[in-house]
Amino acid sequence: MGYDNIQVATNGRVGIITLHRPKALNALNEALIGELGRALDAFEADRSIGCLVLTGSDRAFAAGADIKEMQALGFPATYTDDFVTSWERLSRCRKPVIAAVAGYALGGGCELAMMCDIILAADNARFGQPEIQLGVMPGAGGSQRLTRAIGKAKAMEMCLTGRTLTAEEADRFGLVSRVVPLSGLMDEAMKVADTIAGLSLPAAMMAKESVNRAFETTLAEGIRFERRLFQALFATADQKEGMDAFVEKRAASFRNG
Ligand code: CO8
Repeated sequence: MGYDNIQVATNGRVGIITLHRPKALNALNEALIGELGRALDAFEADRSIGCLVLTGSDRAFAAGADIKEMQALGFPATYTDDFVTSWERLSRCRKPVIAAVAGYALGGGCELAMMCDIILAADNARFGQPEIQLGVMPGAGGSQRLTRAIGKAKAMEMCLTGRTLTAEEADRFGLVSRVVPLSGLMDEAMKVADTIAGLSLPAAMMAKESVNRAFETTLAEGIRFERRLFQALFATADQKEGMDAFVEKRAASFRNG
């Protein structure tokens, strides 16, 4: 089955998903979100893939949920069809996902980026939650993930006024891991993804799970959770290989098990 609204590729052990609705600045309609879910399912099931990159175009990562699609919706349809649920597939992805963001990441576009594990921003990236200007508010986790990422004062200003952040501000506020020149964005994202994909997949997946647990639980519970996962990794061949390689002063060759 092909894709009409995204492009999917692999490069070594990295799966690349490119949002592709150029005429609508990658506005996220139902069809696109469905395709994104299918692509994620396929990469998750593929044992040769160790890390994913999600990106858009130079002009827009995504300018938000498709306003033209939402315009005529009423409450019963948004509630009974629960149309936000399909967006959450990305946040349930167990393999590491890097968002390579250039241009607009607005509304649902910013929310999609925040569902990823690492956000790399091009210097032309713009992040915002402008839903308030449309008479609504963030609906795919924006008010929650943004607040956890940059704190109440800044998140409130963004959600209440629709102010957008420059890439430099997003970096300074802790929303993105770093800013790179637009021309080098994909190279940099691939470098990070290759690094992750070359490591032990179970260790990377557990590290992701453990960091994410920090947002869901108390410090004491989180530390207990981390300890169990740390101990579990001693049941993997990759732990033996990683530590043997260090002692033998050679590069490790992980088998992802
Ligand atoms: N939805 C639909 N179409 C869009 C969207 C969008 N979000 N953004 C841009 N487009 C379309 C425009 O309508 C235009 O199409 P056309 O050529 O047919 O008129 C085309 O893309 C190009 O856009 P512009 O001409 O407006 O380009 P500009 O460079 O002048 O402006 C902006 C770029 C500033 C990004 C501007 O397009 C804009 O403000 N877009 C809307 C941004 C926005 O409000 N985003 C939030 C949407 S609401 C949301 O995301 C809620 C998330 C809830 C998640 C849960 C939902 C299931």
